[in-house]
Amino acid sequence: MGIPSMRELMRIPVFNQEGATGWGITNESRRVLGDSVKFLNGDTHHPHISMTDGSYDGKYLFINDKANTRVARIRLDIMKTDKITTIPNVQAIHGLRLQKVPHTKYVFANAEFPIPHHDDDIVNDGRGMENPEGYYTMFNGIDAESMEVAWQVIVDGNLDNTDADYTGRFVASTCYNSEKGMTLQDTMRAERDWVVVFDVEAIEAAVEAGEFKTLGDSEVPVVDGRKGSKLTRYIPVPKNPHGLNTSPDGKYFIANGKLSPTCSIIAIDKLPELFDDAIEPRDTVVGEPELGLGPLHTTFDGRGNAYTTLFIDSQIAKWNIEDAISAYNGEEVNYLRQKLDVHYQPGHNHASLTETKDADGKWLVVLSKFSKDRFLPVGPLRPENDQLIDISGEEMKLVHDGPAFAEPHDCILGARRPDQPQEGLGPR
Ligand code: RUQ
Ligand code: CA
Repeated sequence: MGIPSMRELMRIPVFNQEGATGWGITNESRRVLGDSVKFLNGDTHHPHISMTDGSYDGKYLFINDKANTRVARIRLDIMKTDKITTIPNVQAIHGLRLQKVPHTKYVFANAEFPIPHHDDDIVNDGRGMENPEGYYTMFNGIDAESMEVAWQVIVDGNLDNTDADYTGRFVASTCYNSEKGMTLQDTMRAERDWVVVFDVEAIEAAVEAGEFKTLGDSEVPVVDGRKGSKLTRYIPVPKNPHGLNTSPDGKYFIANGKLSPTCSIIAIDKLPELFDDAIEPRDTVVGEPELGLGPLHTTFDGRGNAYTTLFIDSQIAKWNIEDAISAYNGEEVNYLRQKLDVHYQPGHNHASLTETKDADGKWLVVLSKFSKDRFLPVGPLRPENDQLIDISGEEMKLVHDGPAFAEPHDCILGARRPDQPQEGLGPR
């Protein structure tokens, strides 16, 4: 889509069959789909553009398929899917982000659901189902060039969303099911769940040193990152965190509360000390601003402000990160800058270039999961609503409503010519 026109320019079929271009029907596209051609659908959530030195390099876009546990790559020079990989030993690839620095060597992908492992080896073959204690899930590192799975890391709890830092060493994921509950209620019992931080260098060293096993038919090295492992640290945060977003200055991981009205600000420069066991996990949390009901995802303007979707309140909360940290330290300062109504029930939001060090604070797109009164009635299924917000000034301004077919989950805003100096978006 074009920004700010919000016009659709092209559709790129990935996991589904598409009659218009023959995707999934022609021999060429069936070769790309490979073994997974047997699936006729997908459930895409998270598109992300490859990076070099923390800036989009415009080479690839990667996207997950939660329904059938796959990751796909789209070549951005021709806007076509060129590789699809099924991730073994796990179920439901959800959170997906890319290594930012020094370049996108890895695609990081969370498998959401703990699944049964019989004798800690056989995966999900029907045995061991009566013992949820034996279930686990894994964090996956995929080689961005070969699209082979490089390694998998067993974790405690489950994995929801994820993001990487600007040193290349750390990746953080939210866990909402530290309870390992097998019903919805059971996943909401604990007051706190956690953010798990992965040390990518330590994982690579463990694989190199042969400290891994393999599962079933798969040859992918599997390392153990459960509590007590040197590969991970677990940071307690309030109830059922969801989105995980790295600030473009590289300083913070922000975990979005979902069932808590807060976001937790984790200082990335404290993580080396945490891995050295010099400080406690909660010592890395430097702020926990109260924002409103149902914080899901946060995006940034590169001027120190964060923009968080509030699913229940149907608002975007704009807040200042350093002020939220001062308030957490006991100073009387109002970190909230503005709340803007959106229409309605926003999930993801995304500001221009926000996942890179070039965040330019120009545009914000918010993906609203309901539209109700915004468009003509069209039967029981209403369009959803991609809204465009101008964030270039002090005040957020809603400038466009865009009806969209179900379910546009997430988006990413890049420059049209990322190979040229980044001047943000717009015609050049
Ligand atoms: S995460 S539910 Cu994008 Cu809010 Cu998939
Ligand atoms: Ca929970």
